[in-house]
Amino acid sequence: MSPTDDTLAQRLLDGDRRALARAISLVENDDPAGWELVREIYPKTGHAAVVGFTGPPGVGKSTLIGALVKYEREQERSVAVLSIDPSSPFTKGALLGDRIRLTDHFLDPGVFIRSMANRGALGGLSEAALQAALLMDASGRDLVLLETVGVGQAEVDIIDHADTVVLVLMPGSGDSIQALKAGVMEIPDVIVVNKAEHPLTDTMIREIKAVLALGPKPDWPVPIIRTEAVRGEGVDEVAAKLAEHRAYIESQGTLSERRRRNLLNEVLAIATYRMRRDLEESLREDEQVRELLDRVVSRELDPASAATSILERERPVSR
Ligand SMILES: Nc1nc2c(ncn2[C@@H]2O[C@H](COP(=O)(O)OP(=O)(O)OP(=O)(O)O)[C@@H](O)[C@H]2O)c(=O)[nH]1
Ligand SMILES: [Mg+2]
Repeated sequence: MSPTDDTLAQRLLDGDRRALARAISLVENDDPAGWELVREIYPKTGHAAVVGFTGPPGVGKSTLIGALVKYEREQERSVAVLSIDPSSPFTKGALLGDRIRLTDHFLDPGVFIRSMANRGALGGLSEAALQAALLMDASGRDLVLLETVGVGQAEVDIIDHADTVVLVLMPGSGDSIQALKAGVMEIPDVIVVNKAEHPLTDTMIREIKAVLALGPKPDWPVPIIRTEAVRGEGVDEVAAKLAEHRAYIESQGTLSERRRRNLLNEVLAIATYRMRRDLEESLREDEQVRELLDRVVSRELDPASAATSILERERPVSR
């Protein structure tokens, strides 16, 4: 037995739920040990199917995820759920707030559930959430499900790290259709219209189809699935479409392409965040910068020229 067998990393890789919970707390609290851990386990990631669920508040994302977890457990697949809630900084540490309706699965070791609301310092909530998703992946879960509220909110782009993106709507969520139409939101891989017992469901589906028809004809035609998540209706169809989409991106080579793009964005996001932080720090107390800003305020110098001066000073241009 190797001496590292009982380290946190090893226990995490062995699928120990408490090790996973502890590891996520470390990254959430921006503890350097957390980032170190992610570095250590990173080569072991990339095996889980990562599915992101997004959509307006209250459409039933959590209920749908709960129903899906039940379905996947029946197929004996292990699942981790990460619910990301940027709007409420007050639920810090809440494992099972009202937002996560997954209490049925509380005692099942094949299910790991976590919600995250506060920002880690390394680049905000989105970065901390991504690290958490990596930890879940490394812990050997077959499926990692991410939930985020909102449509077209650039702030939390964790959803970009999903292999498959599901947009959940309900009859009457017209704003989201507008967001799709306006291109504020990227076209998802699967659309679910939940609360399908509602009489306006058909109208809603027609509207979605009309919007999708405006775009270019995709290689993967976006399925629109009706569900009644509270009753588990349509959930098997969602599961089937998720599997189908996964097989599709694997066969087309798009999975690795997508992951490459997502990881590049991730590296850029972290680097940009750090550069901005370093720049802000170095400028805060800087007399010259204050003078520059004063000149901008008094309309002597335009903002772009001021920025150029600052950048040239920070990093002398080598061209
Ligand atoms: N009528 C009806 N209600 C549903 C259905 N699915 C979920 N709900 C209810 O809708 C409400 C919101 O469900 P959630 O699953 O919390 O919705 P959510 O999208 O996760 O909400 P946020 O995380 O707050 O954005 C709950 O009261 C659910 O019981 C459905 O198919 N029909
Ligand atoms: Mg929810």
